[in-house]
Amino acid sequence: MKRVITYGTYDLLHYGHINLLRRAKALGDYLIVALSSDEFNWNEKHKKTYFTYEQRKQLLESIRYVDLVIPEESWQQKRSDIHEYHIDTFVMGDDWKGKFDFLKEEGAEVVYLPRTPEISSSKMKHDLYDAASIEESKTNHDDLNTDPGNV
Ligand code: C2G
Repeated sequence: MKRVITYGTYDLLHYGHINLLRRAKALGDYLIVALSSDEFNWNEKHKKTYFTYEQRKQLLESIRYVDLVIPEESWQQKRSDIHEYHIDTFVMGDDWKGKFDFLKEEGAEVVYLPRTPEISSSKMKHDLYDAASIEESKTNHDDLNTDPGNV
């Protein structure tokens, strides 16, 4: 059985994440996702996630490509994870290209897959914020036009 591992925050789960997980699973038979803990996200990535670790874990566990979700609690755990989980292949999106080549020293194949370019959790947040702002300004404008105090 070929075992694959990948790491990430996976907040506001979207089709770019699914594209990565589908291709990662296709590289083996068993896919482990090391999911960044809330503390790791905040302390190391300065990311405040919308969903908690438990909520993000529940979402990932419902995906057909994912066989096991474990916590990612440090940058350093990758080396030991390779041995603890008997990993054959380490996979990340190519925004991380070259960053984890050292894992070859632990006997793992290292694969960087092309990201899905047009989508990201931060883009989703920005787009939703912009849409909400436009909606609010429209509502305020309409109120000004219908407020009897303005006649
Ligand atoms: N991804 C992708 N396409 C996107 C967005 C993300 O292929 N449009 C991939 C990323 O390259 C990564 C995975 O989906 O492999 C998870 O992305 P993030 O949740 O943003 O993870 P990140 O913050 O990059 O954390 O130790 C490694 C880190 O935990 C990775």
